Amino acid sequence: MEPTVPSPKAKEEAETSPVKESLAPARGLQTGDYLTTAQGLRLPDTDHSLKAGPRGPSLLEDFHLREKITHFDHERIPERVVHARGSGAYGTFTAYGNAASVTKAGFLAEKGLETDVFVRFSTVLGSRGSADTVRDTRGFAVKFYTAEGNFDLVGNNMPVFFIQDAIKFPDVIHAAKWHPDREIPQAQTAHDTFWDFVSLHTEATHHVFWAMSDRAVPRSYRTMEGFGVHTFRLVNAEGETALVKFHWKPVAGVHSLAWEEAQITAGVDPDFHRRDLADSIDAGLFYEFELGIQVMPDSDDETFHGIDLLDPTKIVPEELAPVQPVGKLVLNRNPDNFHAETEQIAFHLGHLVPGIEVTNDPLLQGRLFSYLDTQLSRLGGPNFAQLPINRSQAPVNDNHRDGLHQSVVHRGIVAYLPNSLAGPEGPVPAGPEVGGYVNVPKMVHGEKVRANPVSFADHYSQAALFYASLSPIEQDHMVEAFTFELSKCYEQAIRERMLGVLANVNTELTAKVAAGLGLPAPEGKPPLEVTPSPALRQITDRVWPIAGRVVGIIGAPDKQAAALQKALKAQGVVVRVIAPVGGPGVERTFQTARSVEFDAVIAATATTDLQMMVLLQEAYRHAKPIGVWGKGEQTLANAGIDLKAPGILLDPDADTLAAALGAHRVWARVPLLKPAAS
Ligand code: HDE
Repeated sequence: MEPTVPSPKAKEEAETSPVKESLAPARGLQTGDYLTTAQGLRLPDTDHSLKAGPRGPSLLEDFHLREKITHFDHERIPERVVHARGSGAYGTFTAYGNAASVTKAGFLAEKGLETDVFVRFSTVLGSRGSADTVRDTRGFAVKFYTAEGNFDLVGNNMPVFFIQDAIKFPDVIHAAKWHPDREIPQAQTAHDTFWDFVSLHTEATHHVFWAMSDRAVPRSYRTMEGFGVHTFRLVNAEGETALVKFHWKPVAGVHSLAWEEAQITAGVDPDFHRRDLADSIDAGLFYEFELGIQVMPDSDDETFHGIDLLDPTKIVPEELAPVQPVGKLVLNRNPDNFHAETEQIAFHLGHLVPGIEVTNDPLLQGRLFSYLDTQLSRLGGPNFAQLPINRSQAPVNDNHRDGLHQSVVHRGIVAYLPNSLAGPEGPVPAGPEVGGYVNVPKMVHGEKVRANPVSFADHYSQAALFYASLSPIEQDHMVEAFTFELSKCYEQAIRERMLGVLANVNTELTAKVAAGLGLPAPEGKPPLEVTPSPALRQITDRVWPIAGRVVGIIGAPDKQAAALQKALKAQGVVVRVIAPVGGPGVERTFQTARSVEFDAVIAATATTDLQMMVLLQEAYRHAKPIGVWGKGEQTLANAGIDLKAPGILLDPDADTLAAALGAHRVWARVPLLKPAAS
């Protein structure tokens, strides 16, 4: 799938969309030429309160002072209890049409149909003001404004979850968020309560493995996959059903930060992912994803190749059920106002359209309750669907009335069914022939119990599958992540217990982590046979699109730099000149540049500046391509970098750099970066 290259035309087109039109009245609310109160009264002065003389006390009668301060006092709404930090964008989803065989949902089934969307990416654990690049799962929530009503696909960048039953959600989140006494740590997993919980609650193991993998530190929201996690039931026009898992496949490929790089970035630029999203869209370098589905038969046991499809701690390997692309998402417009759009958007798994149904996955069932409930306190009442960002593009006639922040002036006396008084304007129930949402009849039976199906008891086999599927470099990263995080636990008993869990997944991994912690490796019972799923591997020989990547030149804004800038711009790459001091054409100085901003660096001048030495050494350690132009050779020698090391590009041109960026990192250098002891 070819990525969209920077296109002003596409940007212009994105500026007009039905959702944008529908938000227009709300965007136009602040229009007049003069400053006014909320009541429209023109104001001559907003800098001084009304006082009894210039040195006197303020007067209670100053309605402008009171209104201004009171409104300010109430500007904040409660942040999301999870996924508090996020950023979003509008886009367009275009259906390929092939999904018609499994679903009647128009936005998926109708070839070429374009549907407006809003996507909100997020971290899970940190507060609104925390950093983007911390080790965490990422949210990937998509609202499709379809002609049949809003459909929300509220997914994550990892395909499994820590718990199998919604009733455990408060437990896992209380364990994973900050300690309640100090509100430390922000947005990180390295703390005792988390490891205490997951070492006791072993159904979390598979997700813990994903959280310790490179997926937990994405390079950009552009370079991560998205997963619906649960199995959904799709229904086609003939009423036939299939069990389906949703996937978002990034056109740019799946790429991550190095762990040290992620940590530095959290301080240098806490908005790293948020900025990348907004800047990329501004530059016309749109994020692109394909929506894919894995289709499994809707069998009585809801199991596929022995995998229980109702268990959200399990994946279906792509080798068993290929991900079939059914449409493309392009994010092409930034919101105008963070609060009104990104903060007030309300996702809910119960926002469904005909052709898409839920299954009995007990995690999914509980989410159906939670998302509606949470909006009541977050958005202050039951009318949040009327907020411009949440409005349906399909006509709404719901018989709901009143409530806080009601902004519809309902007319007439009838808000009930059945009635004989509403006349032709009143809503009537819609059967399936006119798009009414009718569930596929499914037999439900069973005893009232608090229990899991037996198959849910397997907590280790797929964690083992995931580890075995990774490339050796990714496996090493996982060993380092476990060692790093567990060594931050104060309680030795928790570390030991967690090693006991790892021992039931993979002996070699356990031995390495135990060695790093200076503890004996316990014996466990890892699965005897594991069939890897190569599709889970990030590092392959593939060369990926490079739009959105950034190259730094330590040198001057000279002709060579300008030529490279021009050549790489055509591929969507930004080239920034780093010079000792500012000036025309200089975007970073030796003082302001940090390695984490660049995917590749070129040393083009001779310097011994210590900050540049650190920048180059970090770029080297993080396995980034490093180019050398002219006297830059001396600079690399000063930084102690061997010119013959892998990924040191002598006199590179745009093509050489593009190829190196397309591989994401210089993987051949990684073995040289290990500490001498190992
Ligand atoms: Fe969420 N989750 N969640 N979650 N979740 C929320 O809804 C919840 C789960 C996910 O950008 C909350 O509006 C429960 C799985 C995303 O606005 C809340 C359970 C997955 C977002 C909530 C889960 C997710 C949320 C907080 C266990 C991946 C951000 C504010 C049963 C498939 C959406 C809000 C956005 C947000 C509850 C588990 C993804 C409290 C009870 C599994 C991407 O309702």
